[in-house]
Amino acid sequence: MSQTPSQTLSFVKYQGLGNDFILVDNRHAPSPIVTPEQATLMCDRHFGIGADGVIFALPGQNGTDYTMRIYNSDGSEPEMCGNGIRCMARFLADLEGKNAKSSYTVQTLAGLITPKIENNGQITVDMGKPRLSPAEIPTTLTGGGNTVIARSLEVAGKTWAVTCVSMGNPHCITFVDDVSAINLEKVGPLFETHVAFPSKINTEFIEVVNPGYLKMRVWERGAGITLACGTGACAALVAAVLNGKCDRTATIELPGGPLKIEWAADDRIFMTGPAMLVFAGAMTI
Ligand code: ZDP
Repeated sequence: MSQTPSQTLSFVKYQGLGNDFILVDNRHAPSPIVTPEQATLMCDRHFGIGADGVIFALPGQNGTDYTMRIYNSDGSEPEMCGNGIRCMARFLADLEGKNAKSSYTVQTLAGLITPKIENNGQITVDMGKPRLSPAEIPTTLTGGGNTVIARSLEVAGKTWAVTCVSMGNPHCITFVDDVSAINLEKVGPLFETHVAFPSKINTEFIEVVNPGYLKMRVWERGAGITLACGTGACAALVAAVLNGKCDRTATIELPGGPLKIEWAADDRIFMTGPAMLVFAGAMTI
């Protein structure tokens, strides 16, 4: 634990398809009010609250309504979080009560992201444009005209055909015949820490059921197996389109439920799915 004196922190927990986050009202301070070490303790499912990450709603920057920052359950800080931004939109609307807006502009380390709460309760997020160049992912894999599409990668004594996509955070996608047959606990960490990925990587395995329906399992950087990954689902759709395996709009079935993803004509990605309040409480940290 850190040397910070203990404090009582009010928190709320939200989940999107079983990807669960502790949301912290950080609107009064420009940087997160808990440390990465405290976040790791809060995320612990036995010694803490239990979550895949901690998300901070901070004051806006450059004219945006808010800024979002996130710590993974291991205390590392990713650039973006797809399920998390849906939870953050719901959290902001709950905090603002009758002043709530249906759409927010949110600054993230991956740029401007815009979630919109639909009338049916689902949340659609403009996730921005995918980035495909090896330098932006980042990866040392090359070939294929400044993209990494179906390149060979040796992991766990096997050669995998991987496609890499950044949604602000890095993703490595592999198409398989049967996602349930993948030993995620074993291969996930080997992909995550592979030397080809200098910032580590989120790893998705995808089974194409039909061109409008994909099944996905994920090993997240800094969090391990999770029930869903929003940025991962967006990256998976892009990878499937680039490999000629799916339409530009598809449903992605994750262990926690389905997300609808669309790669629009203007190159932006739109993700639609749920986000719900689980409980509120206070913790001494
Ligand atoms: O990039 C990373 O380190 C991820 N673990 C961040 C979290 C991604 C997330 N699961 C999502 O939905 O995009 C929250």
